[in-house]
Amino acid sequence: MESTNERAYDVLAELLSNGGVDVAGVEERLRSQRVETPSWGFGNSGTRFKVFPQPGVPRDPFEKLADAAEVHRHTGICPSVAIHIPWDRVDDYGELEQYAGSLGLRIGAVNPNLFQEEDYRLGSVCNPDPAVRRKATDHLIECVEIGREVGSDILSLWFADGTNYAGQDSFVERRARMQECLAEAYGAMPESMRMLLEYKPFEPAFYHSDLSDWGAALTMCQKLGERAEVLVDLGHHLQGTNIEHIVALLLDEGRLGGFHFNNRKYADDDLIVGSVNPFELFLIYVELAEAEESSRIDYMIDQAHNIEAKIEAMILSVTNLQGAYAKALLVNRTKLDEARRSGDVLSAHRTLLDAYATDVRPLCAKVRKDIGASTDPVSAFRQSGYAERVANERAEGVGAGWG
Ligand code: RM4
Ligand code: MN
Ligand code: MN
Repeated sequence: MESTNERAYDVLAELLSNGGVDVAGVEERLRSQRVETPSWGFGNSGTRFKVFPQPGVPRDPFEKLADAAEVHRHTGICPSVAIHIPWDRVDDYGELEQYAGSLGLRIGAVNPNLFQEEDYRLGSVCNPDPAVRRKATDHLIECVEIGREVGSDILSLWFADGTNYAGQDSFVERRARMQECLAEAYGAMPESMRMLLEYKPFEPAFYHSDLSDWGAALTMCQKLGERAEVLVDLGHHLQGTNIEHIVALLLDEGRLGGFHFNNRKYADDDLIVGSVNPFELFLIYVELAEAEESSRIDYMIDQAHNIEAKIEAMILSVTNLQGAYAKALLVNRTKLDEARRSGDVLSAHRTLLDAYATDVRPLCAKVRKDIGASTDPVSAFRQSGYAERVANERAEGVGAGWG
């Protein structure tokens, strides 16, 4: 099997080199790709109809980190883990950080939770009641402090704020309230920290969301300051939205801060990355591959697995991201530029299709092998016996979940 892979790699590398691709350069960039996994993606999650608990699900934030370490072990590119507060609240954050370190991980983005308390019925930072806004702002500042303690430099914000009926509240006043609260949280951040603002058009609010789209998020960031940037969650768009165009616009404005990768067919489905629309993912990476060297972008996964095995689903998402990035790096930019300039519509389009149609699996397997990860990560994880082991070890107690 190993030698088949190596032969496939040799053939591919030769074909690519003959086509003018700097294979060593592509491999170098693939080796430096980084993807952050979400702690909450390892816990039990489901829909509002049913959560199907899985055996071996982590019972606390430490066990979530242990699972994330497996994803990193087999993929080699996932050294950081995002946390969600209060889901990942612990008495001693130093201990959590140290434990992460002992697993070869670090804590990534800190995500406050402003959507699961009674007080937030009418919103958090946009709530008409100043006392609720105070509480929400205090939580944001608490998360800045947690970020300091765990050595994180990202405060990643998503707000469920919005209204359910026309006339319910003033759009403009709500926006001003949000700005005031966020400005205070921004002011509390150390110089090294960035604030990422995530937009979403609907759910849980069904008439309007206060940060509904990239324009609402971008203009808020511009008011706050340079260290406020937009986060694009792939599931947070209306059907038909051209996400790669949004990515290009935000890159051009220097305000693309990060991603929450997942895939969806209908709404905010939070499915495995690349499972529904791999071409869209590739097109997003085509934009990123061109610009990313000049800007800091944080690539994170945001998934909630309902019926699929969680660690495997996370590993598959990561390998799908590697594949999409690899294909984007194969786009012949010279040919593309020429076709664009001469108005050759089909050549331009086919240049993308050529890269997309390349089977990059042998290349990705080789890169993973080079960095000491697994050539076939999902199979290697299955063979490792980790899932069976933790199912036994964690038989007692309650699996972590939302809330
Ligand atoms: C939201 C959003 C946030 C995530 C929560 C759990 O829809 O995507 O990023 O933290 O879900
Ligand atoms: Mn998200
Ligand atoms: Mn979401």
